[in-house]
Amino acid sequence: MARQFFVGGNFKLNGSKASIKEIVERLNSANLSKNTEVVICPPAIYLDYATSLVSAPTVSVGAQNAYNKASGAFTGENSVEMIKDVNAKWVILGHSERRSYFHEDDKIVADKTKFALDSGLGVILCIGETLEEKKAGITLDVVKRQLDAVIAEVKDWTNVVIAYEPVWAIGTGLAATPEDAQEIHASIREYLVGKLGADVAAATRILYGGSANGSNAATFKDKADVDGFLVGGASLKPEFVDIINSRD
Ligand code: G2H
Repeated sequence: MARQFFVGGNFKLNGSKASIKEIVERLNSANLSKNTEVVICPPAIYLDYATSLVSAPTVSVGAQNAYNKASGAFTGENSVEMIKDVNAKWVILGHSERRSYFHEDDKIVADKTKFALDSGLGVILCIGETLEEKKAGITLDVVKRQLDAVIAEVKDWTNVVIAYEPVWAIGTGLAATPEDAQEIHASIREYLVGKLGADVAAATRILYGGSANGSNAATFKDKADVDGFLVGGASLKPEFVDIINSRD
């Protein structure tokens, strides 16, 4: 089964009403590939604004985080229902910045993933090793451990997109090579075969994230297990369109 190419834009803690309007209007007026599913993820405070601006049929909006409680005394959090209420469809969970700066461990990421999926959001599930883990030769052990936590809780992976983001490549300008990304992606898919079955493994999209940009995106074009990108810095720039169209 062909997997639809998927490009997410993770704006992180960047943007203003003016810049988000500019980005969305650029996407609305661009000649975007009809074969690419695009999800832009602005800061939560701009989700409602972004969804109100999007008119491009292949573009939807996602949050960068969501809590695993429906409501209550959880100061500062955003709920899945609130994200859905402003017409966002996706949420990024398990990003390495959440794992490191906000101490989200595998169990928290798994709980949040289950809660978001059960409530009807799609989840962009981020996994990936640090430089120290890469040097120690334990990349696959790390991503398997991160996946295992979610596999233990989530049985239906239909609305999960995995983003393999080696931490050493994030925001550094030092992207993984297409060959290295393909090797890890193929290993992840193979692992999913054993854990979730061949059909789920074949259907699940595995994105690459970490310094993807308008120049290097096309070099991943012939990599069978790279089903798109999760893009940070370059998603704020005009070159985001080139990444979206890089598979055509
Ligand atoms: C990895 C990526 C987006 P960047 O975090 O998730 O960011 O493309 O800036 O490396």
